Amino acid sequence: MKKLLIVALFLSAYRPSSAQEFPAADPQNIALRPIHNEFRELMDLSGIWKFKADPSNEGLSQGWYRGLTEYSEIAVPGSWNEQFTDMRDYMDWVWYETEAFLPLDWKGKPVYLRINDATYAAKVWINGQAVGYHEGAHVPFAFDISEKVRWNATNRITIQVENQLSPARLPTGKVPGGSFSSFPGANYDFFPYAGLNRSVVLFTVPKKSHIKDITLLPDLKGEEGLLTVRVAQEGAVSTGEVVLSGDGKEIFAPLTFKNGLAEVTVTIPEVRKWAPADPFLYSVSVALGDHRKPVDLYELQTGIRTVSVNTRQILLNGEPLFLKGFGKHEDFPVLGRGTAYPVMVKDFELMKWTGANSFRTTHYPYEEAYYDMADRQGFLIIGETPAVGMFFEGDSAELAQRQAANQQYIEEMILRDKNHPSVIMWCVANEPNDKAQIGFNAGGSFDQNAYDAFAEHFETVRRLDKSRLVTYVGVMGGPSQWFALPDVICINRYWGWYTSPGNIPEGAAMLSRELDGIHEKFNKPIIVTEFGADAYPGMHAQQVEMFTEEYQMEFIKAYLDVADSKDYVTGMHVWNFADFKTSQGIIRFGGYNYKGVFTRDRRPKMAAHYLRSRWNEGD
Ligand code: BDP
Repeated sequence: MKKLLIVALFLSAYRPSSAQEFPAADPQNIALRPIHNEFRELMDLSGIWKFKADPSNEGLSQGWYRGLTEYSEIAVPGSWNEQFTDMRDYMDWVWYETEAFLPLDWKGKPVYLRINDATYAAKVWINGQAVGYHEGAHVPFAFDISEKVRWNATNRITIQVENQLSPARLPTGKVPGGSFSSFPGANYDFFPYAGLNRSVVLFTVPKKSHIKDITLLPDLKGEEGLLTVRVAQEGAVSTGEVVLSGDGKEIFAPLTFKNGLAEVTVTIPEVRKWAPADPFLYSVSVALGDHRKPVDLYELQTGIRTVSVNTRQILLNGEPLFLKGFGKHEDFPVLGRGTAYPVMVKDFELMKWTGANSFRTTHYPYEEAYYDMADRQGFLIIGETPAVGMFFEGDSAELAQRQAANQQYIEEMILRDKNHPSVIMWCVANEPNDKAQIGFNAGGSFDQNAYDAFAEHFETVRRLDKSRLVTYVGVMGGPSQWFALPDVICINRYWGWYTSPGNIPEGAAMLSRELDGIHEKFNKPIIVTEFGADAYPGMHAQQVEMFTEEYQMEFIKAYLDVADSKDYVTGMHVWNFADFKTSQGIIRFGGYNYKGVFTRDRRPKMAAHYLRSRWNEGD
């Protein structure tokens, strides 16, 4: 018997890799962020992991998931490109490995492994057993690993990651005839930082029954606030309770589950509305089972506010709103795209210092702490999917993959970020185009199939979340017919930089004419979601000249002046908050984009001081 067991173990350990199955991660597993309370455990696996590059992709057939040998060390979270002396441009397979001790008191509860970002695709093993697969950057995924773990013992966690640039992926890479000819071959203007850029955690949920998802839908009726709380649970419990508290109030509402779902609307008299000037958060606690003796508990902080739109403005709680702020990046020396809490805190401080009230999560969903801080500090967020460099021509199989990738991103982004009052609008793509090649002054092309395919993304957002606005960000020369799709028209404009270089007045005049034309035709509010100019820090000229700090400042000033003269412009986001790393190319000196109003290490350029004086005047 013992012998048989040994043979069986031997066979299972040496089974060819093709026998391993990697089911795709179920997006529903990320609906609720892991938390630690009396019913749920959480273990953060951040630290130094084992790491090994696998340029010839032999690790799988050689069974590297059984334990790495001859490995180096890597920090998780962090991008692999910045941590070594020779891996900056490496985008192929790598292996990560760590160990986690699982205590006996976790036994019997479902245990999940959640990877908060593996850019771009990952396969996961626990103790050498295949767990699953996920494709897509900057979004979390999680697997139930309960059946594969050892209790009161150390467990080996192995993650294989690759970030191959491909026209079938989003953001797109190596696009034949694409707009960027840079190295590495990203079809987008930020460095393709790869790997486990965010934390990896283990967490448990209660055994008998647990809360799977909570959706909070705020509304206002005069001075009353309404909060619809939708709860999905797994298990057999049929009742639960919601307790909303804050501002001296405590409101209880019972939940009755039918087929695992329950919904209740809580009324809050004399509600304290969430707004940038008073970002008040109520706490919403959801209990499962008898509220005196619950079987699971999950608490969220949320704000009560509405977002709507008329033909000229975005309205927050029915009041017109003007977005002042930036497009940003998760980008910092050495960390690459790795989570950096001190940088986040600093960025919020600097954004407040300039007088900004908002930002777009260009060009991918950010680490979740950004949204928590925005909720608490009263920042407004446009949450964007990683659909950058999306186009609708060429190989139809690749096009279908891009479509599916964005559908998945939309679902994952909304699942993850739906309860943040700071998020007022979803953005389904940055600068999509019907053609692979963007022609700044084109404007004429229109392809009905491309339009129909692109429209699917708006339908998906509107099906999943009716409580927010939806947009996309249009490129110079993109098809203007697409402006029929969003609630708010968002455009990136660089007249006076990429066209009419050196001529700010001509660029501003062009912007002015174009804005009037778009508004006249579509009658929707407009945000200029990107405008800016590269300024090499410390470069000056007595007469404004491109690449100097003076030019950047004057460019920004001219665009803000144009916006001020149009009451249908509802926001201006400067590109970019800070200088950032990108791929090498002839328009990217030293591999950097210098459109930041702060340097990469967060020192202000002249433009940052200018924004501070202008935005603090109450513009
Ligand atoms: C826009 C892109 C952004 C770029 C920017 C630029 O949305 O990612 O970094 O232009 O050229 O086209 O600086």
